[in-house]
Amino acid sequence: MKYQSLDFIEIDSLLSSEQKEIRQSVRKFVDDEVLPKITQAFRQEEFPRELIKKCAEMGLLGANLKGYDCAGLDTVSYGLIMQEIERADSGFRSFVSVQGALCMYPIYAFGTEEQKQKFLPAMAAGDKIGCFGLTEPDYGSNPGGMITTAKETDKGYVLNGNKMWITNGSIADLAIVWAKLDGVVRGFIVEKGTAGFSTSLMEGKFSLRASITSELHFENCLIPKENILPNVQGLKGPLSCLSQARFGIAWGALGAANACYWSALHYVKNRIMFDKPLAGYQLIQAKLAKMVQEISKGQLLVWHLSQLKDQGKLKPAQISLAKMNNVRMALDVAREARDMLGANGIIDEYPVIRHMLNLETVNTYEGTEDIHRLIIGREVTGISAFD
Ligand code: TGC
Ligand code: FAD
Repeated sequence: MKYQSLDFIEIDSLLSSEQKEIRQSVRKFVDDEVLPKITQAFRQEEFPRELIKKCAEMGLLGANLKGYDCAGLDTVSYGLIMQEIERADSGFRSFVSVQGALCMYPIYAFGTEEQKQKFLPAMAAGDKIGCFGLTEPDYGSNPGGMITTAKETDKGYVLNGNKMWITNGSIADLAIVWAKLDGVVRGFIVEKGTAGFSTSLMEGKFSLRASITSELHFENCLIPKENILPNVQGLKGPLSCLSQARFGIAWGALGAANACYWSALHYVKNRIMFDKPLAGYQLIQAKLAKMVQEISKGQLLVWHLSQLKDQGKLKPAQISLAKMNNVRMALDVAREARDMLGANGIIDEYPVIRHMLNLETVNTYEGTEDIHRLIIGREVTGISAFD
């Protein structure tokens, strides 16, 4: 049966016809081109690079940025793109998020006009791929402690240090790297092939296997002076990018949850146990009702916050709430769906186990669930638990 996203509370009535058309075209792309490839990609721990060009042609890279050959879409349209893409796979959505929210956005928001002209059209076209280097081996939830440094010299900036867990790292043409210059966090554009810059692939993940994850190494890596992002200083640089990406994840997680709900719903309608479909048992219906309840609340949350974002009123702690809620919700839906499919819940003939495993990463990256709890706690109490 043709996939449809849950619309129990008629959330579609809040969407414009243009937004629905965008959703439909990405849904078709996912059905026709992403889903047929994703199971193998996940099995083989490979990112399906051949899909990059099609993503670019459809305007999915940096879709909410204006100018520089980007699509300039409103926030709900952007969110619907993330939702449809993550219906296929969180790792595939990661690629799109990192490219747009974590790499194109900092150049767009903090770069010079020359940097924007040089990189953004090429990145929107999928000709240049980016990665975002914030996390270090010893600094994950607390990036402010980072020990990667930049030193200014006559010839440019010299970078030293290591970044870990970097999505797209080994396939990237450029890395947005956050390092301390005179003790202050600054952003730098490091291009592939720069002497002293190398990457190594991180293998053996049991989650997000269709996404490339790498370490970045900088050893006396000299980059030109014009490769610093001049218009931001301090941790608010990378955290502003995280705000963009976390918001996309809050929408994206709805796609993974929808895929699991859809799969479980159809499975229990067709699976006969004790002489009637599983769907006829109260315990199974209670599980479906819980999924419908939680997905519907998640849909309302991101739709409302999208209105605030378009009005320029959205606060970081509100984004934390949406990321935390929707990813936890999707993980719970995936685990419940996995159970409802019985043994079939652990085999990749169905998408559920892949989503469930992926969502473990999504719950950790871009701020763990507990870090978002603490951000919300700080907002409501005025007291920081981080200090
Ligand atoms: P804190 O005092 O909170 O903030 C420092 C400065 O930044 C400002 N700020 C923000 N600005 C914009 N957006 C946000 N979300 C912001 N949050 C804070 C803040 O106003 C302040 O500005 P100023 O002008 O006063 O200097 O800093 P803190 O050191 O107390 O940080 C606290 C904490 C824990 C919240 C922060 O470090 C944090 O969010 N940690 C989590 C780390 C994290 O999320 N890492 C993600 C790495 S990237 C990734 O996972 C990519 S996955 C990609 C994929 O595959 O999709
Ligand atoms: P830690 O910070 O060591 O946390 C471990 C546990 O301790 C967590 O449960 C956490 O909630 C808890 N904890 C931490 N601090 C506190 C506290 N103060 N109070 C209570 N509990 C606390 N990073 C990038 O920069 N770029 C990327 O592209 C990127 N891609 C990623 C892709 C994948 C597949 C993964 C898994 C990670 C990626 N990351 C990336 C890194 C990710 O952002 C970090 O893993 C995440 O921020 C958590 O850091 P950590 O793993 O060091 O965990």
